[in-house]
Amino acid sequence: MARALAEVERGLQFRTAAWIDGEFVPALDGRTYTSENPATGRPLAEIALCGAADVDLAVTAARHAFESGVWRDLAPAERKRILIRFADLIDANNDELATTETLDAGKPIADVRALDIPDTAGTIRWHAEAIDKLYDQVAPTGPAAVGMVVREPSGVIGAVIPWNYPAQMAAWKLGPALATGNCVVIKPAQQTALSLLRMAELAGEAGLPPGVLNVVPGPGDVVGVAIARHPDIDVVAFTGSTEVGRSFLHHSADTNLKRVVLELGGKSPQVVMADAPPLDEIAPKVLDAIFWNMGENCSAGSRLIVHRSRQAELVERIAAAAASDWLVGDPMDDTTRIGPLITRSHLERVLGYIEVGRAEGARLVAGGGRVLEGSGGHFVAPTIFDNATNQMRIAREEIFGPVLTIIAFDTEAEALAIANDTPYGLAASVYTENLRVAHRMARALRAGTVGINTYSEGDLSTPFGGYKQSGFGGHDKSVHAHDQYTELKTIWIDMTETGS
Ligand code: TAP
Repeated sequence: MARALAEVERGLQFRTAAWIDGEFVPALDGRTYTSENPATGRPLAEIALCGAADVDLAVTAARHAFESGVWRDLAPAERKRILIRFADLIDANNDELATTETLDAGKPIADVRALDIPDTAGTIRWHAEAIDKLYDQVAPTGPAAVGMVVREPSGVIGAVIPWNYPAQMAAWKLGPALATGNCVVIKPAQQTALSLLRMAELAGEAGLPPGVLNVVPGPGDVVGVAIARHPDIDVVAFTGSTEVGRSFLHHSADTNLKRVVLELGGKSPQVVMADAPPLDEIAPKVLDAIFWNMGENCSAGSRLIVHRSRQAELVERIAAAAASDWLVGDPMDDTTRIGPLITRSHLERVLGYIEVGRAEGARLVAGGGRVLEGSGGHFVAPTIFDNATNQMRIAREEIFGPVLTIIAFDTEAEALAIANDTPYGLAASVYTENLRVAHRMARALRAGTVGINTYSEGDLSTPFGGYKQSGFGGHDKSVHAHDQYTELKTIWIDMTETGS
């Protein structure tokens, strides 16, 4: 397998221009930027550095495609056929897309091949499959009128996405937005534009008409802002930090009141009750929740809130497993579970939080620093702090790296209070063998997704979104994701006959 992927890597030809109106085009002013491989710190590709004028061009193409009806007026079954072909092409190009994603984002190749790329295709396919099975409504009016309640595509969707799951985050937006008949202008994170640019080409090959999907790479404070403020974009869907998400609401208010949907950060609790299942069962799940994807995960279970009676044994187990099971290494190596962090500056941010944890007096029980420095990559050892309090910065702020903070509790009420004492509310998990406690906690936790005896984001059939400052205005995944890309229209037909 390693040899086969090395061959794929040698043959890679990155798509580096913007994808607008069905073709690759350079930035209007011809500028480019260099993206780097986070595992080596070396340059990987020269990518079009787009600006506001490129966004204008993309929005014009999307608007034209939308108004022409070339996509929205297709029968849902026909849109389905094209999108399923798109999904099939993603699957067929798994090795190429996975290798690209790993080189670009530093994600472990085994995870990307087995999960990220299949889930990307699966997301497009799921929404495509749904779209010719959803009915509109007829209101209970009585014979004097027919009241139809229909959903129509919103128009031109702007999307701005982060670097941690580049292909998957794109699919979470594109799946429901395209299936419901919209046209899209999407900005990938600068660090990770390559997989989406290739996917756009595959969408064209699948038969998506020109202008229906447009990809505009470039900096957030230029291209992202231009999308956020564009008067001809109807909805903007953003995934990223709470701080930047907040600015989208200001931009909308200041311009055309476009609908804003935000999927934001988190500081998600994992609560281990006194009557939790055996610790050898739950320890691997606890570590998956925080170390998966280097902890660069919005729903990472970054606070472990554990009953004092189970604390010592659980800490001992996970500290040992962090070192033995979570191998840090070259992400192109099949056995690697933790690759590099995305950039040098993000590495420094995460290392800064590790220093903060030490200074705040939490007890370091695993990791605690940079590793594999000679590679030039941005590697951090999986790190665990015990004996923290929920007031410490390492318990309150999103670190977005492989750093777990452990807080002990004595009563269920205390556990719940600590878990909910955060400005975020994206995910939570509870470990208990008591059904009543499980139900009670699941209801009382202020989070968009609660896993019981597991860490989970559900599957494509379940909505994903945040309470409090983890989200705003909608959800990704499931048929609920269709709502944010469609308008609800009432058509009222008078059935009374006059003069007969
Ligand atoms: P951000 O810095 O917020 O960046 C996300 C996207 O916004 C990037 O494409 C970025 O562009 C763009 N952007 C940056 N500044 C902008 C501005 N002033 N105006 C408009 N767009 C701007 O987040 P990140 O560091 O990439 O990603 C990590 C964050 O995303 C974490 O907080 C994480 O929790 C969150 N996240 C949430 C979810 C869900 S589903 N809730 C999923 C994944 C990640 P450039 O970076 O290219 O400049």
